[in-house]
Amino acid sequence: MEMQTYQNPVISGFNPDPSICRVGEDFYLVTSSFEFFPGVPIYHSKNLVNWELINYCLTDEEQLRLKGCGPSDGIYAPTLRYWDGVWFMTVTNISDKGNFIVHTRDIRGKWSAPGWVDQKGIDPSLYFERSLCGHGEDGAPMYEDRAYFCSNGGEEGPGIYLCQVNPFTGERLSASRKISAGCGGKAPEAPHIYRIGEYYYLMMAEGGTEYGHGITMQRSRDIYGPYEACPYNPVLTHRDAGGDPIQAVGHGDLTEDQNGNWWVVCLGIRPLEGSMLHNLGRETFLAPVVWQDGWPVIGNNGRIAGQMQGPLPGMALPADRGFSDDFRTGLRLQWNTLRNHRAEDFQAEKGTLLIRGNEEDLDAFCGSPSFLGVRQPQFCIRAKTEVFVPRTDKTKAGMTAFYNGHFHYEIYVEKGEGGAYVNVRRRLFDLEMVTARAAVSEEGSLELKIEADEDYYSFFYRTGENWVLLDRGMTRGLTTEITDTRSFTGVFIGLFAVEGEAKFCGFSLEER
Ligand code: 6LW
Repeated sequence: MEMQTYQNPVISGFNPDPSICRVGEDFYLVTSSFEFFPGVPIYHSKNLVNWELINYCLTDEEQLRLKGCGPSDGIYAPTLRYWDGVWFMTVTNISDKGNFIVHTRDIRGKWSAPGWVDQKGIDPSLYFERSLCGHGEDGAPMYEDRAYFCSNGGEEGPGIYLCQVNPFTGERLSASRKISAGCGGKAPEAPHIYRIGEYYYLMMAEGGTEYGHGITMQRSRDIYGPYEACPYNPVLTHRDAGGDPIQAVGHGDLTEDQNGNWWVVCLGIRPLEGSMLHNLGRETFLAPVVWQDGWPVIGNNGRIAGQMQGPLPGMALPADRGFSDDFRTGLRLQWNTLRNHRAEDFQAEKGTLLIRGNEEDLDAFCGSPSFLGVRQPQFCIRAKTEVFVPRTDKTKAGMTAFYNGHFHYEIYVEKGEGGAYVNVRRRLFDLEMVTARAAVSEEGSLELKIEADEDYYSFFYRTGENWVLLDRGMTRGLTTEITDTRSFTGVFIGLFAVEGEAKFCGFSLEER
């Protein structure tokens, strides 16, 4: 394939900890989902640049118990692998029993129940191997398949631990052994093992998932080690690239395409200009990899750029980051709810979406308010919907820019004393207030719009010809660094209802 230019991130908006797997000429990629439902989105691509959401690995409560989990708890980093006709995905639910594996023969269909793995730590990964184990009576070679499981926790302190498992049940088949302590950075995590040539390669992330993040590489001729470190670790980092518009790159996974070219997908962030704050979450980036003296050189000598070149396996198209749903044929795959919410509370048919609200509002920190959201994919977007004035008093029906229960902005309509109102409300830390309000007719519907850029979320409504800007809130209020010291997600643009029914007509989100 000839060299092509492509844009990073390849999957924009909150999509961290990517893991990639190729089967033939098809690439599949999964990312972390935390408290959002369904869990572990699966994307498909032919060219590594344009990715389509095709399914989720975790689609029911048995696979994904999130009740009462905190924001950024729940589902951490997944790994996707394919072996002998079966797909395997291993991941941690830190709010349930830890590490587990699910499998399926149809990546677009339903996945199995979890097989829990008795090994500590997070960021589990699988490595499969077929080896000669003897010869039959007729002299024919006999092979044995082995599945190895690694994660970053065990009895002997921080590092990477390995055992054998039954990948269908999760049963551990050997003792967990520490195989690496990392290469000196804090928080060795995100281990993936590959067999390339004569070596087992152990790729991991070190430095923590913030601005010190990076990828390191080790190799050994024995899967249990000892592993030697690449002489120029970290093989990818921006920790010394202050001012670069892409930061915190790390947590990657390698793949070889059908033409023998190598690639890494990893996470990175795009801070708001001139700041060390980011609102879009950790996103998925792609970089070409070449091998030099048996070690990988990632991207531009260990750096990633917004515009890169590589021998892509298919023709890349310009990214289409828009999204719309006319609610005519059920809900589109992109919508997520919070934790374990009743699916019956969201009904899309004949062009309207009905959301049944409960007593929890969006401030519920570990709760399940009636919220349906899509990831904000770019800084500058415009999202619109039409909402009907609720029939019942106290019911709120609206649209939100939502990070978590303690950090969000809302524009909603409610019927109260003396009429119906459209309100803008903010919740930032423990500050909550309605910051603007306008009276609207008690009958019929109105349109709501959120416009976002790197400075503000602006909230508009329209009952006739012209949009009215009701209020705005700073983008900086919904950034990972502001929300918490341990938060891993990004902003969603959502629709919601509180106490009673809310009816919406159409939703669209476009770049502007
Ligand atoms: C994930 C860890 C990390 O488990 O962040 O970027 C944690 N790295 O590897 C949550 O996504």
